Amino acid sequence: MQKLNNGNIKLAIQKKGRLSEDSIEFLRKAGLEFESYSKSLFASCRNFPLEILFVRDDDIPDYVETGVVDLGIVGQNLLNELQPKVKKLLNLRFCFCSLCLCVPKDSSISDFYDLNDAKVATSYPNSTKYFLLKNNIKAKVITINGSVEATPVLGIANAIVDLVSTGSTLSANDLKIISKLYDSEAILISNINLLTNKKKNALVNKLLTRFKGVLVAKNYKYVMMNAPEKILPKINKTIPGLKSPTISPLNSKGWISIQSVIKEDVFWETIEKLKKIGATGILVLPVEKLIL
Ligand code: PRT
Ligand code: ZN
Repeated sequence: MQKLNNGNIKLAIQKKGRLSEDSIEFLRKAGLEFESYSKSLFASCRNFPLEILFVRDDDIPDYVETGVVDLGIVGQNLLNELQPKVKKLLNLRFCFCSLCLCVPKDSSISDFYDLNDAKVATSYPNSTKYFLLKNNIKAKVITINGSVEATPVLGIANAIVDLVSTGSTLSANDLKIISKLYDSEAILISNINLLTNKKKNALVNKLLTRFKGVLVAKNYKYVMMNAPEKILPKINKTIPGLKSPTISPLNSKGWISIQSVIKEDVFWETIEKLKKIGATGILVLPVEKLIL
């Protein structure tokens, strides 16, 4: 039987569910090599002193708080709901969703102020009670573990508070959003005492550098293009790259090849400007990692 190496850092991720695939993909992008058979409880990294534990997402905040593991990847929604005493290290930019207050499409409730004396079903009772209290609404909160979206039609509740990502579950159940409680995404958390352990602290910092490299790379695209040399000053102005772009001469006289990175949020407007000023053969590639 495989054995857990106790000197290594331990990271808990969801075994099977919406966070699993993206968490594994993120760790692999950070260069960590490990097996991920759904039947094993944990996997040892081949190229980093790290053990990855596969558990239910609801257990992760507690495991991290009590030091069963050093790190965990969990939804912000669980952190808001359970309020564990853990340190938030990094927003991981995947598994986006929002906790929303929803009612049947034909409901007379159109605003959360109409909820007084109503029944609200949810798997997030703490978040819901906090929201109602903050808005001075007196509604009854009914805690349900699954299929919250079915409770209005069953006559159990007048409204629900549930996670929404694509909105297709709401549509399928004739529900509509009337308010958003908060947004959520996957978060890397750590035990609060972890940073007092020098050896582990150094390893976690190494991991964080890798993770940040993956996150930064996601925001950039690598571009290569050809252009007449005389428009170089204009190109330099147009590409808000990291530093000045890499330039190499082409076989045709007066022409150069330019390589740079473009930020995702200004990508299309930058490409359009480049075409307009005379750049051609623009080739765009994804960036795997970018260490700033
Ligand atoms: O077995 P385990 O306890 O580990 O898993 P689980 O069933 O409790 O969790 P899982 O896999 O459903 O969700 C894990 C995490 O994914 C959540 O804690 C959130 O951080 C995140 N996440 C992102 C979501 C959603 N999107 C989501 N859409 N979690 C749940 N949903 C559900 C929602 O409750 C509703 O039933 O999906 C339905 C709505 O989805 P759309 O796409 O139809 O809007
Ligand atoms: Zn769960």
